[in-house]
Amino acid sequence: MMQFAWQSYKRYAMGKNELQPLTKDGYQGNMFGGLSGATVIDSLDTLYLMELKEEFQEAKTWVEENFHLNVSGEASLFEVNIRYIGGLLSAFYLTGEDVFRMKAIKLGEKLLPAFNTPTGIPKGVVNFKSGSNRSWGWTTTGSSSILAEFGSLHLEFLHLSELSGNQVFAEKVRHIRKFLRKIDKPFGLYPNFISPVSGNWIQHHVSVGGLGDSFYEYLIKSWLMSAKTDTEAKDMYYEALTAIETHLVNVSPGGLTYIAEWRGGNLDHKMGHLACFSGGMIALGAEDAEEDKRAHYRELAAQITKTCHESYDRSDTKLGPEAFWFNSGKEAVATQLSESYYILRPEVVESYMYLWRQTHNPIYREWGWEVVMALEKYCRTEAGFAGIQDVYSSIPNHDNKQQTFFLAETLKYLYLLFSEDDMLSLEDWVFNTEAHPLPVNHSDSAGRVGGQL
Ligand code: DMJ
Repeated sequence: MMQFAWQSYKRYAMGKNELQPLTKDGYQGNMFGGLSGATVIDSLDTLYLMELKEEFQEAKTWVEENFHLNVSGEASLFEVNIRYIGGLLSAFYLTGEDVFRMKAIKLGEKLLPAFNTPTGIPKGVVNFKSGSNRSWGWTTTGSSSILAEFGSLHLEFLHLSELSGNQVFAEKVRHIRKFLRKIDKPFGLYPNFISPVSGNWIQHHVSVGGLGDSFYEYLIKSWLMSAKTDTEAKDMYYEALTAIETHLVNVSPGGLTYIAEWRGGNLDHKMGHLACFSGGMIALGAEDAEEDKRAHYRELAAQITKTCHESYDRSDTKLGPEAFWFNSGKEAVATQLSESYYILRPEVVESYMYLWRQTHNPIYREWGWEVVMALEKYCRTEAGFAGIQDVYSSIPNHDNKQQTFFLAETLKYLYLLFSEDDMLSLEDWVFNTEAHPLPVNHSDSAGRVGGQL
C-alpha cells in the first residue's frame, strides 16, 4: 500500500504537496507558506522503516536537490512543525544524514517570528517573507491562538535546540509551558482558544478532538521523551486527564465510553475521529500513573478504543466518520452527511497500535486488518488512495486527495501494528503527532543517531 501510494504520488505529483488521485495531478494548498513536497517529507521515515530503499532514495534525492526553503508565503506554524520539521528530524535520527538536520534547523528558524507576541504564546500563521505573524481569521474574534497548535511544538523544538546548539527553540516552548501552568483553568480544563495578546482564554470550549487534541499528547510524550525527568509535563498531563474524566467522559446507554466536548458547562455528546487518538495516549500514559490508577487508565484506554472501533463497525464501509454522536437513541454514528466522510485519517489505527503493544490482545490486529481491507476496497483508486465522502454508502464517492498523513501516519501505524515490539520500541522513541519518531533522551543517546530502530 505504501509503495502504491508513493509511486502514484511520484508519477503524478512529485514535488507538489499532495497527490490528487482523481485528476491525476498535484496540489500545493496554502498551509505551508510556499514550501513544496509535504508528501515527500512526511513519507521519508515510513519508507525507511519499511525498507523501501529505492523509494527512500528518491525521496532523499528530492530533498537534497529540490527542497528549497527560500519561500515567502504565509505558513501554519503547527502544520509546518509537525509535518516538515517532524519529518526531517525523524529522517535525520533514523539515517544520520546531515541534510535532514540542516534543513530542519533552517526551517525552524523561519518559524520563530510566530512567537513575537506580548505573551510569548505564538500566533498560528507566520509570514516567511516579512516575518510578521497573525491569528487564523476563523478563530474566535479572529485573534485567538489554538491550544492544539501552540501546544504541539514542544517535542520538535527541544530536538531543534539539541541538534543546533541554539537554546532559543527550547526557551520558546518552555515559556509556553510555564504560561499554561500558571494561568487559571476552568475546573482544571484547558479551553481551546487563548488570546496571544492578553493571555486570557477566549471561549470555554474544551475538546480532546480537533483544536485541543495534541496538546495533551505532547504533555505525556514530553515526559517520556525526557526519559521521565520532565515531571512538570507529567503532572500537567495527569491533572488535565483527571479534569477530562470528571467533566467530559461519559458512558452511553448502550455501554460505550466516549469523550464529549464541553461548552462552558454544557456537553456536546459527540466524538470526532480526531479524538480517537486518545485511547492510545491514555494507554501510553497508564504505566506511569499512580499505582492505584494504572489498571483504571488501561481499561479507560481499551473502552475508548472499543468505541472508536464501533464507529467503524457501524458503517457500511467499515471505515469511521469524521464525527459520531451519542444522543437521540443513536450511538457511535454520524447524524448528518457533512460529518460522514473519511479522509484517510490515522487516529483509530494509532490507538490499535498502542493498545496492541500494551496488551498483545489479538483483537487489535484483527481490527487493524479490517481497516486494511476497507482501505483497499473503498479508498484505493487507479492513481493512489483517496478519502470517501460517505462511510455509510458502499458505493464510494472519492474525494480528490491522498493526504500526506496517510503515508506518514495511517500506513506507518498499521505497519507497526503488525511488526515486532522492538521495531521503534516505545522505550526508546516517541512519535510526534504526525507519527514521526523522535528518540527518547536517554543519557547514552549519543549512539542513537543513525539507523537504530
Ligand atoms: C495529522 O496531521 C495529525 O495527526 C494531527 O495531530 C491531527 N490531524 C492529522 C491527521 O488526522
